[in-house]
Amino acid sequence: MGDHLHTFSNIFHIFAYYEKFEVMKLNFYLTFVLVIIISSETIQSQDFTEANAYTWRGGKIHTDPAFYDLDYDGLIDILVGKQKGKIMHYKQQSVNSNQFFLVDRNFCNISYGGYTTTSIYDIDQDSMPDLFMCSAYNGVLIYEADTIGSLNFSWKAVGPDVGVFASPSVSDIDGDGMADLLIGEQMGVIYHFEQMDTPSLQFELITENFSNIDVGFRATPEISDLDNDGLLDLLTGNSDIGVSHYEQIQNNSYEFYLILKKEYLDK
Ligand SMILES: [Ca+2]
Ligand SMILES: [Ca+2]
Ligand SMILES: [Ca+2]
Ligand SMILES: [Ca+2]
Repeated sequence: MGDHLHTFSNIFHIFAYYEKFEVMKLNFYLTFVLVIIISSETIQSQDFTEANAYTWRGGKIHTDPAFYDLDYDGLIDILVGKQKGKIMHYKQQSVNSNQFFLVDRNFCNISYGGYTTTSIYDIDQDSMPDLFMCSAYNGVLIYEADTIGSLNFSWKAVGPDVGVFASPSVSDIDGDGMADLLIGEQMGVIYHFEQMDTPSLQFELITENFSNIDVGFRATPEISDLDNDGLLDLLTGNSDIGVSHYEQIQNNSYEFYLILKKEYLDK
């Protein structure tokens, strides 16, 4: 399982592994924060039929959960930044379950400004997951697991800074082996950086307006291939309740087109 999850960059690796279990992040401003979506009977569906909302005491504002099996025990871990900057750690109840329980309100004693946002990806491919964080007032910080399977993370590097209320998402969009770092920002657009070399933690700016996406205010992108058609899907929340869905125009392309806007939670 570790190897399998390892190949996926962010929250949507859950789709790929658990088939009917689909998760998306949202970026509400005042209300609940994380919605877990269960698809229809169709495996790898892009149609969502059920939403389970999770509310937590504290940290309900501008949350940006990241999903990964950090300790390779076969159970998904969720890291959720809090309003005051600390990170909560949740663990999946059992394999295939959409229930998670709180493990720690102060993951690795990390505290990063406020409104911490997260993404997890093994950028140097050493099987120790790398945790990318932004906050309301700070750019990217990169932490990494101390050893394979460890839940202790330590600071590694400073990444790009695109301004306030940034939200990172790391994946390899063009399949060239170098990580692509998308950072949604305050005014609703998405910055795109790419790793300069492997296993470097240095990034170069590709564009300040990834695929001309603009969701109005506070973009929170996540990328994975939801329907397993070989084309990556990009979901992004905004400061409102909606989620916009884009899909890659062709394999390995940096261009995405809009499929659906604000429909997932309109039901
Ligand atoms: Ca785990
Ligand atoms: Ca690593
Ligand atoms: Ca790449
Ligand atoms: Ca797709």
